[in-house]
Amino acid sequence: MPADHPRLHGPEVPRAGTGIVHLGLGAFYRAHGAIYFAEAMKASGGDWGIVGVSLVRPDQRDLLRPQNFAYSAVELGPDGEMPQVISIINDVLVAPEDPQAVLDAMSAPTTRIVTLTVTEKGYCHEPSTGRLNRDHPDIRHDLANASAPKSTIGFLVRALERRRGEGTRPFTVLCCDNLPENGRVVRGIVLEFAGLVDGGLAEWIAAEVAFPSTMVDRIVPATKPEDIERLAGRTGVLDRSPVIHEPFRQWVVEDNFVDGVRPDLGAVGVELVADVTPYEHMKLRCLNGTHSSLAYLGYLAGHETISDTVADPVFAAFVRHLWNSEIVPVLQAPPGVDLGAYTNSLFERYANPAIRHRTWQIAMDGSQKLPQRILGTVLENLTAGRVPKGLILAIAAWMRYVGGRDEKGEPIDVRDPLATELKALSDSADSAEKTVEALLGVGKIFPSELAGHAAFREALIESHRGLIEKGAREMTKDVTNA
Ligand code: CS2
Repeated sequence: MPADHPRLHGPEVPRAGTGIVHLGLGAFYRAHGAIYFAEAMKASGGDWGIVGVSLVRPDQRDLLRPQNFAYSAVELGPDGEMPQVISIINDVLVAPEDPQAVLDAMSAPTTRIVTLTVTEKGYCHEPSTGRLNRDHPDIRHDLANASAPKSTIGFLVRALERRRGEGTRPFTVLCCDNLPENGRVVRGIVLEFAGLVDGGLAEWIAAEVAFPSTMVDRIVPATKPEDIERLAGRTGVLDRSPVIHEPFRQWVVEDNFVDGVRPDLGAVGVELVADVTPYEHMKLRCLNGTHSSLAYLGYLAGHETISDTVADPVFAAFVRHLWNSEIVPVLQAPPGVDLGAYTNSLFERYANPAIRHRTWQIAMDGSQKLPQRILGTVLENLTAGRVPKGLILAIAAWMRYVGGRDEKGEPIDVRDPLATELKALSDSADSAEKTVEALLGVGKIFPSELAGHAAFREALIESHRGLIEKGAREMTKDVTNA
């Protein structure tokens, strides 16, 4: 066993004071936002150290604490591995163990930004409408328990309530999740919850709190035990919780912060713009939309990772077809962006064989991802009089996937907040027609304009039947050969 790395423990790395509380301390944030903030402090100073909060499990805190919350971020590019040590995290709190400590950190006057990566399902909203799900057990709990929230929304509102009571300026809420117009959506959910607590509080939040929208991008596969071993072997030191990422990164942020207070993000390549919406749509539809499509179809076809999937010529042609014929034609390019060049660079990123991003990982939480990644594009094609067969095949593949059996009849470990409901609906149907009918009826996912669209429904049934009869790879081939 290699020795622990002194820099991962060492007091020699001077720590900045805390200016940011981050909810949902996963690998993505540690490989993206945290690195930008560390670089911004290096470039221009400021007390922008981070207190991370795990909302569910203590694992990250337990792994990071012995290394004084420092960790390696390992870039996997064409020139090999490039690790660097990131030491911007000052502490990690585990919300279920001590929710009061989390509220204390969020209420501290020195905390000026609360960043969020709690994944799509962490907002306790309805993906098809963007509204708060008032029946969510955590929301019900948080409405009744002011001092011990469980949900992200509960923590945000209760901490803002406390700041208002104490006469402290509010923090900026900076959402870094893959939701369209993520700041606006989170603002709406927070205001709805706050309105149920106290109308005056909701008004204060509406007037005083900033919720800038952001587009975040970097491919960060889950760290695997072999990554930890390889890094330890290479450096001779043991990091128990490194993060692995591709070289590419992008962050587009709406420049709207409470009192204009923020780190010098412009100095480190963050694009500060007035309207993030076109960037968000581009990224969610071109990247995440094809990621999910490749994930369901690739998984069913027996491919383990995205790079394996696009190494198969059938899927390489398919993903280019999705971009060129189904996604880009209904997309408005952000100012100065060439969508052809953008999608070519996405292909290169997917093909990077060093990034072992599992189709199974991306397939998680499909019920929360499909609307903003795929369904909007489908609807816009239908409105323009085209039936986008490739994306419809991807939706059919998701329907097959949530049924829980792969093409060899083996069980699929489906992870999704609606997994039980989706499986029950699938099990109750004994034909492609009935499966499609049952799953299209889930209004939390499919808006009625789509569910009731005859040509869409027909194409979906045909694709689903084809998946059962011919399999994912053959059906994928048919889309590009048509
Ligand atoms: C992926 C994203 O897991 C997923 O659903 O599509 O995490 C993707 O890798 C990132 O959004 C890239 O920026």
